[in-house]
Amino acid sequence: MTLEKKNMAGRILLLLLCMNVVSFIVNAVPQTCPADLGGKCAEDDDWEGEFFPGIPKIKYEGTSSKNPLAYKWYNAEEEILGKKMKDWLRFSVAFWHTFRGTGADPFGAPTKYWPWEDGTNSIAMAKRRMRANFEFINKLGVDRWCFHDRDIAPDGKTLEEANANLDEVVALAKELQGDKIRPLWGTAQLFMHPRYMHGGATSSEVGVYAYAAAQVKKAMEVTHYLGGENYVFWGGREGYQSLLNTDMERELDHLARFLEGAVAYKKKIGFNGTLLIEPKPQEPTKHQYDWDAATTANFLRKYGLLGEFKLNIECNHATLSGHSCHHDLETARINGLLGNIDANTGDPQIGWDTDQFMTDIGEATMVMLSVIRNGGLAPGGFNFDAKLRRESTDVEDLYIAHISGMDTLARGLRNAAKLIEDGSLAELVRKRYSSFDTEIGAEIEAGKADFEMLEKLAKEWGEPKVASAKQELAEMIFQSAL
Ligand code: XUL
Ligand code: CO
Repeated sequence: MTLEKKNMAGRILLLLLCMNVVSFIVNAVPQTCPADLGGKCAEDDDWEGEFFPGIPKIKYEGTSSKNPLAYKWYNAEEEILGKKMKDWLRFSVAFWHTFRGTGADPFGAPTKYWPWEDGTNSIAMAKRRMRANFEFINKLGVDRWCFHDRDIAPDGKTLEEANANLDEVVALAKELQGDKIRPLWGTAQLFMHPRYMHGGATSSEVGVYAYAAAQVKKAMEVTHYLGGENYVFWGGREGYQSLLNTDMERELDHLARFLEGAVAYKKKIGFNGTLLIEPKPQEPTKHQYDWDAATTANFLRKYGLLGEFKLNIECNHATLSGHSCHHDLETARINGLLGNIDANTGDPQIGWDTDQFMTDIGEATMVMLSVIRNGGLAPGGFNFDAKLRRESTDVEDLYIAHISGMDTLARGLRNAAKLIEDGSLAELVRKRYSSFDTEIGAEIEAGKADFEMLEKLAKEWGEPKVASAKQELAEMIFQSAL
């Protein structure tokens, strides 16, 4: 080796040493529970340190604040239309997106490597993640969370093993919940495991139907044990890929029997939470039986299940079915079925369920108009069934996304209240139908006007005058509240 080469090698060695020292200094004070350092935190699920050091408890700072880690519009204790904001909004964190979302998509590998993750799906990891969940929820200042059985605990080789795993993690969750925090809802994951490839309740295999029932039974038990306020059925694989190999009538009958079984079991264990069905038109199946609010209402009506279920409307599901979120909320509401909202939004240029945090103030205002007309959502609420973009990879992005989603809905609530207090939109609608606020209108609405009578009137009145719909004026009034 020449002297020059030796010098170069020395310089590289020095540089590497310096880099090591820097990385030692950075790592010497663990920033969080660093699973990959092989320290106490990685081995011991009782580690009591902070997962989110440097993130304060998120506070309301008002609209002039530029702090990304503060609420600008959501002021939990402030009263709007006679109710505290926190009681209108009843926010919830979705465990699966926040703590199991990896950023993977059909074309790319995971992008998120949260420091507390050790790359396993062990019980110890599940417990560490659960501790991170409650620190997150507490710092955000919300009182609710939602989960699938298999998000929070590892599956097992047998049902008994899976149930035992779930019990162990749920016992810790119960302890960490304290007096205030409760599940907004729990659910069973009946779509990930290969056994559910033909569906759960609508599988062509009787053994799968039984397995799905057993899984729902257990998930209902743990939701009840944790003080959950609702229980959700999302039929991710309850549908078909081709009608040529499907007995749709038989599958729908099976689904109804399955839901009847859930109602009976809920009563047996004294679970008073609301059972919710979450419509979605497709993805992963070509056609899902709970297509949208109207289809689901009809299904419940046909099988005599109307009094037992409400709907969990997810905004991005509504748009996938060709409706606006406002449309599906109103359809649920006027059928007495609006129970909960999975608060997210889609992308107008992407055709699938992108599960983004809602940021459109107009959409949020329409959502809140429905919620106010519904008298609120309790015992339901707003579950953030929403995830970070694949490219958002900082831990603080988890907070920023939730803060932004909460502020958007809080802003929607303030705007909707403004519109209601102002009254001109309601007056425009009232005026539009005022021809029915007459004696004959009342008779029609009471079902007392037969066609002969109406024909006589039509002849007597002649060509009717037809008023303007005033759509642009309605839009102008709406916009002025945003
Ligand atoms: C999937 C979806 C689910 C349900 C619960 O699109 O929304 O996460 O909310 O299974
Ligand atoms: Co959802």
